[in-house]
Amino acid sequence: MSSKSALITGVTGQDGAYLSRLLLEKGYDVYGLLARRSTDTLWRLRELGIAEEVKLLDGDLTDLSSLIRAMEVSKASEVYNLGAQSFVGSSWQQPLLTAQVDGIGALNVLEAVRIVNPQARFYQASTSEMFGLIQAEKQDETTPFYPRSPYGVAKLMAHWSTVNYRESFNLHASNGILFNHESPLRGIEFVTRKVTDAVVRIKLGLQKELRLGNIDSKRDWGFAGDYVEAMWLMTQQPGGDDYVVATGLTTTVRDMCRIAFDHVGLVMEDHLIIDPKFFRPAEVDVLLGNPAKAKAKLGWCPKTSLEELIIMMVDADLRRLKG
Ligand code: NAP
Ligand code: F7E
Repeated sequence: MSSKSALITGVTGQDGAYLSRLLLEKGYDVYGLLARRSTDTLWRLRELGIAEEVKLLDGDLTDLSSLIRAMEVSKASEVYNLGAQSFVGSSWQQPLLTAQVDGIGALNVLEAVRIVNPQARFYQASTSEMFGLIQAEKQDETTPFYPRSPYGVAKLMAHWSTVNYRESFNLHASNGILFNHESPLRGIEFVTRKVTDAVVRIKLGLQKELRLGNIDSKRDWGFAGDYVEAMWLMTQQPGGDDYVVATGLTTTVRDMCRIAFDHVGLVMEDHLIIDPKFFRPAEVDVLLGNPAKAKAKLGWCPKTSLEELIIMMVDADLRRLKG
């Protein structure tokens, strides 16, 4: 019999899959909130071989009653709110949906925790996107926020709601301010996976070009498998708190892309086309995190370099497409 039970919203997403695997390895009963879709969303859990082990509960972040039910059924002592409309680019097309799911949705989860089990430990998937137009060269927990997208604005509401519930109701509630993290399970709409998938298709003769938007923007990219460990470490602390999780290195989209092309022996300039269609109404030009607090208090360190990460993703896409 497992001693602990965890509830994960966003269980079918990249981080939900890796976190489920980590918690299962630690002996947890893992419950996941499953938003009903017309398409199959379980491929990530299947790819990790854990689709049968995660207990799925129907629900949606915009439906408080489904979250209360999920808290009651799972008897969760740890709740990880990873569910979101997480694609920044879409948030200008669907600002209200993004606000409902990412902002109000997080508040709904906090309410379900407060109502059903205020002793449960709560993790909120905060984001470096809240730093937006950066107010310090290296961003840490004290850096003021300046979001640049409807996504960033909605996440800011969730972030401050988490702080507010910690201070108002004494909930064990933490914000993980995670910088970009990627993996072979990354959605195809995000730039790293768009690149690794396209590079493999070009190599295999399935496509000729790769169209990208702003390749001068810089991101602090890490591996999702490393970052879910930081989430768990936060819920194991004596009290809730906020932590930046990052590598402390930043790289342009252009240089990230070159790693992928180089790995398969192709010349990037022969295939890369800049397409203004992918420019954003407002851009986050550079992100660079300072994870010193996570290192000192959680003992957390990133283990995977950007080069290792991109090569891992290219190799996974090669296996998929050859298969
Ligand atoms: P992801 O792959 O896009 O996964 C998002 C998850 O949210 C999916 O399981 C999705 O379900 C679910 N979801 C969407 N709308 C929902 C709704 N209305 N009700 C319930 N579930 C809903 O995102 P990720 O990369 O794993 O990121 C996890 C979390 O961390 C997100 O909150 C994201 O905003 C945040 N974050 C991510 C990064 C990063 O670089 N990856 C960095 C900082 C913060 P379906 O599969 O059914 O669509
Ligand atoms: O864009 C540029 C784009 O969509 C990265 C989410 O997980 O991390 C992620 O948000 C950069 C941007 O990630 C294309 O303009 C150029 O400057 O991979 P992305 P993101 O917007 O940083 C944060 C921390 C989150 O919280 C989010 O949930 O790449 N870029 N050309 C492009 N981006 C995309 N997607 N597609 C392009 O063609």
